[in-house]
Amino acid sequence: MQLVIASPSPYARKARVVLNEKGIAHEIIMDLPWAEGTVAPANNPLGKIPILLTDDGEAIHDSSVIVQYLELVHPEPPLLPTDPAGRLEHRKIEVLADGICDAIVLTALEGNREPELQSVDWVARQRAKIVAGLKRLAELLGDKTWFLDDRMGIADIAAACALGYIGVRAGDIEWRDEHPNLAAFSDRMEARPSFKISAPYSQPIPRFR
Ligand SMILES: N[C@@H](CCC(=O)N[C@@H](CS)C(=O)NCC(=O)O)C(=O)O
Repeated sequence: MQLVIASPSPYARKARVVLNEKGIAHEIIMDLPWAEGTVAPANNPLGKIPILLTDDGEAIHDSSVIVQYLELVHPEPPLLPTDPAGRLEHRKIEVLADGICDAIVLTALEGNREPELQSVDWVARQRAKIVAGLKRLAELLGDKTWFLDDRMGIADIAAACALGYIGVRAGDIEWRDEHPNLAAFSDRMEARPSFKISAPYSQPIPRFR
């Protein structure tokens, strides 16, 4: 199996963490989806990473589909419950975490446009989503160790990847003092080998008009 990723991507990190937590042998292909020479469009018409290239020739994209596929083909250790209600709760938190990342991506892209083209209203709208999303995550975690159940699952991995991404593209958002439970959770998750090996770092974003 091969996983096409970009170094800062929280979506790619989610898939990579799952591969590592499940002990699935894989090769990492580092890509730069914004640059010429990217392999993303050849494997995903949307030109986005992560993309999982399976040994039988499938190219699977969107991190949530990759994660669900990995759970099906490598059920151990389980990262999603088997009952529909339990799966739904994990997926809802995953989508919330990914939505925070989407808003961070849109903010970062907007901030990289020519200054005279940047929309203050658009950035404010995305920032509000980030702030509201973090508040909701903090409420959902409360004083628990894990978001759901008594073990780590997709909800925890997705939330931790989103929190880790803030420092890469939205470092001015001060969430740690506001949500100490999320800060402690993030620190615990970042200490895991699967998170250490996938620590995000920035890649250049092109300047769009
Ligand atoms: N919903 C997708 C989002 C993937 C995504 O937006 N990836 C970004 C990198 S963080 C990308 O490849 N962007 C390139 C582009 O939009 O052209 C997922 O979860 O996989």
